[in-house]
Amino acid sequence: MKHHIDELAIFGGQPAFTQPLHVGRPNLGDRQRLMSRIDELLDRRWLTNDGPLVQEFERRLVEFTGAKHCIATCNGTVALELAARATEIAGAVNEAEVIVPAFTFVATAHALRWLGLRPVFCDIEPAGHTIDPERVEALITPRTRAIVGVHLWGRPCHIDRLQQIAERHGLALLFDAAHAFGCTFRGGTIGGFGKAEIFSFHATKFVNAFEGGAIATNDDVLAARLRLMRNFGFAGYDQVVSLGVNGKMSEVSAAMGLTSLESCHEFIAVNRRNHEQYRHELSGIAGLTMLAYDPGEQSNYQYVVAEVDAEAAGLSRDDLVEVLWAENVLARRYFFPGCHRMEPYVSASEPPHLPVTDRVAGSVLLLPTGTTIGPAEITEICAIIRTAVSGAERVQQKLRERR
Ligand code: T4K
Repeated sequence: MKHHIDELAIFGGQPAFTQPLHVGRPNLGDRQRLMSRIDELLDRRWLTNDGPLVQEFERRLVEFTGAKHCIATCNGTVALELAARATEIAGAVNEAEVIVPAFTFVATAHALRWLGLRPVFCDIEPAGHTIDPERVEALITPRTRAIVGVHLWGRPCHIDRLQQIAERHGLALLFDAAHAFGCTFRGGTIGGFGKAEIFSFHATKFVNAFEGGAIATNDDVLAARLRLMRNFGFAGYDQVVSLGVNGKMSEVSAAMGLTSLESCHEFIAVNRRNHEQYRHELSGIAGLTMLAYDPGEQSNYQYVVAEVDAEAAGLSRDDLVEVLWAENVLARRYFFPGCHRMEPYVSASEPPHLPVTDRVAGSVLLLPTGTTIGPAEITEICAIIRTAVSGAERVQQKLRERR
């Protein structure tokens, strides 16, 4: 274990790990079960287009979330596009505005922009990194049609307060729940809030379908519309009744999704154990704070999120990322620099003043978790961070020489 600063790889020590440790390394469920499902689907020669595995996956999602309908899709981004399109957010307004947090994966903003909507970026609240309801109302204009809240890091955003604002102003309310599968808000399972909530089952999510997504809704009419839109608007052979795209999930993705879902509780238990170990072993390091979880709610703990206060730690978040990458720990700085500073948004207008987003985007450090990482590796990662911070001045000097 690296307890002395000279052992760090940036000073010429051997990297702590011979193979890279990734944030987002996929969890695999029961491999035999997956293989037999794939064998069966090959035998059936039914590979996509609302096949039996997709239908079974959707039934399991309904059971799991308690939402009335779950419509499986090819990924989370298309799920959000479909949900935004099917709720007719734009209405008759050209360049209709949708209020979204800037601190999210760029897919949230892109999905809206792709439909010709204009994302209006809102700041976040510092404790949970989700959209700050206090700041939403000031952004509402006559062109505003919707709010998209994002549940980040396995913690829901302020659903109830957003709901009140949406109702007061007659706006649609959608949730990007790509990070919140298996989580609760005030005891209610994510999937049942707003007009619709969207999930991602991308390989990097704790429950994955290789690529995949789903839209959860309690609205029968919306669900029927979504099913049509997901399949080019087909209501039957030769019968196209609406505009649509190819948003379908394939059978092989559903095979993975079902297998992954069967291990869901085990994955959550591992994530939770990892999270607690990180919290314990990183405690007391100057300038480092772990994102807290509400013990009264269920979380999937799928991300281990720390914030680095550069002044107190003597090292910035980016310094620590560099130290860790040299050790083969591929820590990430999601969602730097924030959507408002990415294209095409940054060129379209002067980036809005979002001080909390800017601070959090500059200080958030994500560490590897999931089933591919064990207690010994976490202890090593924490030791590297502790050693680097305790020798911050020398580390900084070394990093300056390397750059
Ligand atoms: N909304 C939110 C809030 C989201 O976070 C996302 C997706 C979406 C919407 C859209 O949902 P999808 O349309 O993607 O279903 C990754 C994922 O690609 C993305 O799905 C996810 N959020 C985002 C948070 O993370 P990148 O750009 O970080 O991917 P990449 O290629 O750098 O991979 C991440 C790490 O995982 C790397 O260290 C490598 C490792 N990895 C990745 C894959 C794919 C593996 O070890 N094995 C793999 O198979 O976006």
